[in-house]
Formats: sequence, C-alpha cells, structure tokens
Amino acid sequence: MAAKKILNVGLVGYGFMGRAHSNAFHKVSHFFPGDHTLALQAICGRDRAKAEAFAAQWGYRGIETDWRKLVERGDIDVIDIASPNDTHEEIALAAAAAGKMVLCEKPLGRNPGESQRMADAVEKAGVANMVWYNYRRIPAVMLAKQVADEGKLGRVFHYRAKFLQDWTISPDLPQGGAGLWRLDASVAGSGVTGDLLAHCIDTAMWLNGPIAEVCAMTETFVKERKHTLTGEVAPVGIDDASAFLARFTNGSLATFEATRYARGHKALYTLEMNGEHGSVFWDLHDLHRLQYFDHRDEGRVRGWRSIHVTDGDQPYMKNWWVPGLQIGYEHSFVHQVADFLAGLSSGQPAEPTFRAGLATDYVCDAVLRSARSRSWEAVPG
Ligand code: SOE
Repeated sequence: MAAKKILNVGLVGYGFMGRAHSNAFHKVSHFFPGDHTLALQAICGRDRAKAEAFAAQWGYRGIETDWRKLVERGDIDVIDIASPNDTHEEIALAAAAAGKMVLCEKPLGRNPGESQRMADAVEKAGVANMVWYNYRRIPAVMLAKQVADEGKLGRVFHYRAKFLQDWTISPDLPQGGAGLWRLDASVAGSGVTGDLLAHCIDTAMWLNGPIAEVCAMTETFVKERKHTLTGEVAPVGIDDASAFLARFTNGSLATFEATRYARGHKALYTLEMNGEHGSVFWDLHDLHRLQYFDHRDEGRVRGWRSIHVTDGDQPYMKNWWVPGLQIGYEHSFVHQVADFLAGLSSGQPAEPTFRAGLATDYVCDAVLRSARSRSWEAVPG
C-alpha cells in the first residue's frame, strides 16, 4: 500500500473557528481515509499563553505568535486562516507567495477588492485553496443539491433563505476585541451581510446558479457602542439587519433576510426552493432532515416528505455510524476538509475555491450598495 502523504497544517486563530477546523483536521483521516493525512504542526495567535493552551488542548506540535513566521516556515504545507476578517488578505497573499495551500474562513475578504487580490494570488501561485462555507457540506443540503441537479424540481421559480440570530440586541454589548470583532465594521467589513447572508448566498448560488441583481435594505438598530479596545463610545458601522430581493440569471426570484435582532432565534438558517415539479426546504435547527415535495407523486398520497438523511446511500453518511444515527454541525467541517483532500488527489479542486468566495463577496457588496442607493444594483460578472 502506498504511503499516505502527510500535510503539515499551520492554523492562524484560536477562536471558535480555530476549534471547529482543528476538530475536523483530527477526524478527517479516521472517517474519510484517502491519500493524505494532516499533521497539526503549529497554531499561531498573538497571545502566547492562549496559543500554548490551544496547542496543548488540540494537539498542535508548536506555536507561533507572528503569522509571518508561520508562513515562512519550511515545515508547513497548508495555512488555515481562522482569524478575524481584516487579517485574511495579508495572510493569504503571503501564504500563496510562499507556495502554501490556503484555507480561509468566510467571508473571503471584507470587500470584493480584497477578495479579488486573494483569488488572483492563489491562482497565480497555483496553490490549492478553499473558503470554509461549511453549510454546503451538511448531508441534507447536499441531498438538496443532488435533487436540484437531477432536475427533480424542474424549472425553479423561487429561492428563499433567512439566517436569524438574537445575540446583539443588548445596547450594552461592546464592539471590537475577541469574540466581538464581528460588530466592528473596520475589522469585519460588514455586519450580518458578510457574516450571515454570505452563507445564504454561497449556498444559493451553488444550488441555483448566479445572482444577477439585488434590491436591499439594511438597518443599524444600535447606533453607538463602547469599543472594547479603546473604552470609548463609538458609532456602529455594521448592518444589524439586512434583507434583499434578488433575481437569478436563470430567471428565478429570491428573498433573503439576516438579522441579529430576531429574539428567540439563535442560528435559524433556512432555505427553500420551489420548482415546477417540486420543492425542497431545509432548516439548520433540524439539520439532518430535508423536506421534499414531489408533485409527480400519485395524488392520493402526495405530500411533503420529511427525509431523515442518515442512510448509507445519502451524502457522506456511509462514512459515519449506521443508518438512522445522525450527525451534526461539526461534521460539515470534517466533510469540507475531506472534500478538499479528495480534490488534491483527483486534481478536481473542491469548491468553494477563492474564485467562488469572490463571487459571493460581489453579491454582498451589491447588497450593501443597493441599501445605500435605495435602488436595484447589478452584480458584476
Ligand atoms: C456568528 O454568530 C456566526 O458564528 C457566524 O460567524 C458563522 O459563520 C455562522 O455559521 C454562525 O454564526
């Protein structure tokens, strides 16, 4: 048997996503054995004590406190960027120039300019790359993709998505710093448009093709918040809520909504597609189920099927337990890295590449432009 190729990973960032990725790096070879295995070589974070604690907890061999040193190291093959959005571009460009493969958290950049330079850099360097839009890899969402691709929905008329949270309602919540940089526009780029709608847009374009134009509205409900780093009260620059109408290039119509002010909803991502022959509906709070309606079923027994996506012939599931036993959120990251490694073996790069991440950022940018101009805006490309 040929020896597996070991790829040494250097992770930047020890927050929520650093944990989600590290967990996936550990599990992937156990559940999706392939030509490659990953070695957790180094974790990089500015706070030495935190980086050391993370390395000990997650099994990284070493640490760095400056990402430049990590990128320069000869013993690193893959740079994984799980640090705040304002660091993505600089790290990705340096990593690509050093010939490393680059994985990057979403959104790719804070704006299309950054994302464009990142996509150009990895392509020029010829290095493998991927953006962590993990929700594509939930088995029930992948099943929706199969259903759509097989033409079972027929011509698609409608796409509908929302991503609702409620964690920023308190005006006492500060902006900036660990965990709260998502509220600081200079770090995040935007609010819920880049953080939550970006997920919805990525899945939507993967399922239903490119978006041609959008008409949006945004709102910032809490106008000023104390900044964690300066202690000063400062204007809030992010969008707290964002909703838009869209037209896909295939002629279908869409509505999208995201907010962090929907009291009671923690991470309610739902999507629905309505076609000539059928519809699919998926809900993150019930993530292992796909709701599917097929109008071509015999009339007397026609109705919505609630498919429990746990059987061995359903996406990814044969690699896990036995039929009927479900998996969850963390597994979407395992699937994503499994697909990335499979792409290295097959030569068929796993999606979404940086180029696809750029396409999502163009839509986000058009949404923000439209909210400002109060008119329809075309999506470039
Ligand atoms: C924000 O609360 C957040 O953590 C996003 O940043 C993630 O991308 C999303 O998956 C869950 O919510």
